Amino acid sequence: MTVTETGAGELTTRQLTTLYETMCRAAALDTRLLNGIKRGEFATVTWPSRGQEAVAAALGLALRADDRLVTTYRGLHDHVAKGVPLTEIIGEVLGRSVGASRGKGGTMHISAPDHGVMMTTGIVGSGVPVGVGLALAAKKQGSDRVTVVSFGDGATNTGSFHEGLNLAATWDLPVVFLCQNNLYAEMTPIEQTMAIPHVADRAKGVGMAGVTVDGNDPVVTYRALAEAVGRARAGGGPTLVETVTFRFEGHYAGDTSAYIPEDQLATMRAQDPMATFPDRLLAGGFTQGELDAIRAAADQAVDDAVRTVLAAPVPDLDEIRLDVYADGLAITHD
Ligand SMILES: Cc1ncc(C[n+]2csc(CCOP(=O)(O)OP(=O)(O)O)c2C)c(N)n1
Ligand SMILES: [Mg+2]
Repeated sequence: MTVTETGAGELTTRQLTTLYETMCRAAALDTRLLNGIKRGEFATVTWPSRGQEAVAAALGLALRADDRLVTTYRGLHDHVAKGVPLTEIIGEVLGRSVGASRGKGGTMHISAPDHGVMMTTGIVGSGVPVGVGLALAAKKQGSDRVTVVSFGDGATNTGSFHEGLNLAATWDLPVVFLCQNNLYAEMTPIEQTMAIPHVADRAKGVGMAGVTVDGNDPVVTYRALAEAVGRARAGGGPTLVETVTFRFEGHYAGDTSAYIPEDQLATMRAQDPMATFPDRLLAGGFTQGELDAIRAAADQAVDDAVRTVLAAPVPDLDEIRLDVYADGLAITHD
């Protein structure tokens, strides 16, 4: 897949460290949840993103705390990057009262508005029009916050994607469409569902800027996202950013990925950002000790959060009646 370098300028040591810290937390979260499921420590369902860490880390660095995010069932990395505390994420995955939605949403439906995560959806493509609505609200309110909608390559074959992009371009909305192209939709490779080489080319049809970047490179991805977010914030309208990446685990925890050819797996393993980015940091002056410490801290934070969550109660039965209707809630327009 051909990729385009965008933007310029060196990242600071602090920015590079933040990228790697987020990547390590995201990878540790996937691994810990998969291991826990495999050994029967807990029962739940996840859609792992192992391999896609660079995209989420870049996203986190490009966004402000008050920016909005809409993501999918494969969005745990995005939640981490947006700053949702690990206990709130894992609490939701394991259905405990400490979850972001007090354990009632599950992996597919995490929302954490305090951190800008407005919706996580299991309906492929459905986040796009919701993100367009959030961006329209920001524009009408005169706010400079930006909305990012994160989705997969398969989602770009849905009607909602095309309808949403068309409206966003027509109304010049402050939104960034982030396609995490992991080359598969469930078990189907992208070549069997799309006749054009780049998802980003779909932007041209609605008069929107579109760019394809190497989603396994957090620096290149950050630059592309920072440029798109900056354009949206300055009133320059929406962008479709396609990040080409890969997922090394199955579509869902338990899927053995037997449909992924060995040679493709080997090619993509050589580009695994959790291997290539540390090498690049070492070449750039980081020490092995520093990188090991970042990784160990991430593993520890995830382990601690799992322990906290497992010690927390499941939601009280009365919770089932709460948050169903807006009774008692003040509806405001801030
Ligand atoms: C509207 C709709 N159609 C079909 C499905 C079943 N489904 C769940 S995930 C998925 C694949 C989506 O692939 P992609 O958008 O590339 O995201 P990825 O899972 O690779 O992150 C499909 C078809 C669904 N959830 N919603
Ligand atoms: Mg996909």
